Amino acid sequence: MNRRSQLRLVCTVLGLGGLLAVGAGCGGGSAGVESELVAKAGDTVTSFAFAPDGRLFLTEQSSGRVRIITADGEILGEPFATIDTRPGAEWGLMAVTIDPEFEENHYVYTYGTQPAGPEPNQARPVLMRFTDVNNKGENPEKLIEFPLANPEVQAHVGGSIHFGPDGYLYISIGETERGELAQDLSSPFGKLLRVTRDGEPAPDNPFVDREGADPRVYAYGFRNPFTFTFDPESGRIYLTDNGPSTCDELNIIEAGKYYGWPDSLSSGDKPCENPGGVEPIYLYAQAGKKPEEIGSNTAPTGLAFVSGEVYPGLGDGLLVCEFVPRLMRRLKLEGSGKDQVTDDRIVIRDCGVAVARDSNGIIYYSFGTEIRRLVPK
Ligand SMILES: [Ca+2]
Repeated sequence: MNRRSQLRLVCTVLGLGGLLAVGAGCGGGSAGVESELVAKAGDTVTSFAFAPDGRLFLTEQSSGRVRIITADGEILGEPFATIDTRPGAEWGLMAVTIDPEFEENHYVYTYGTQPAGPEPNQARPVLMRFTDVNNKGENPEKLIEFPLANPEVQAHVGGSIHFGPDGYLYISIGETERGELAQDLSSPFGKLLRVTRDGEPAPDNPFVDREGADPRVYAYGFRNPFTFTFDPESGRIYLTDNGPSTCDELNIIEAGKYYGWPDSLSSGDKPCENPGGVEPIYLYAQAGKKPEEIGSNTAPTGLAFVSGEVYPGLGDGLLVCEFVPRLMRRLKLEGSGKDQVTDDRIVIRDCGVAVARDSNGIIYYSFGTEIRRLVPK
């Protein structure tokens, strides 16, 4: 079946606090977009990054390949790089980003789990940097080799990598299902980190002067902060943190703040709360469920701001790709701090992991091996 004919543009009934009810045929108008297949990769696509010349770099989770789609929409057969990757349920090559001074230095960065021994459960997250030379990743450098991931479970390594408007590289990294590490400032796990383009701690990070603290830590108390993005207007960081089976969060990040995990664990019979920590601005939930209900989790894996000038049917907002229900939703943010979600609707029903926007504001997203984009109607 043609994927376009499968596309259903269904609005949702808003429920603040994540009380989302899917309203098939609810009559509130469509999102005003169509989904278009751009290219197919060879493996699950986990992230995107656009170079200033229009090329789209992407990562494949298990193969460890970094691929390029040219500005003309052709996916190159020869990978940009093939990284020695240790895949697993939530392991693999997870993220790629482009240096803000790419036109001068041609730097491309990746993040993912790599082998840390001969056994399949021996892995560590690694931040790498390549130099782009005619679509090839030359001069591979391991900028940061993180501690061993939890060998008991292939989970919660994150993550995303993006440069902020301040020119520093931010890395979201999970607690590898060792909740106590999220509050341990000496560990990089369960944190949002902030480093220079060479992988060194940003000199004005909040804990650089605290004895014993990892100076790369920018914010802490996260479980599985799989994705984040910067508001292109304010520069604020919007970051998801995925709960165990409840309480998937959208947070606004401030330097040095604690975000609640693992004390925010909900047993399913009480509201989602972060004792002593910053509360999220929104809680995601599956249709018809409260966010504190067991099984409500949607597992957000991608975030990108969308412009109403490009997509009038969507308006300005924050797009989220949800791994479990395979939905892309659009949150409308209001208030002086853009910290109130006043509308939440389904955009498309085939989002996999990643969502990103190009320099023209066009939204790209992944669905399994497919790279797709939203075409305004
Ligand atoms: Ca939290």
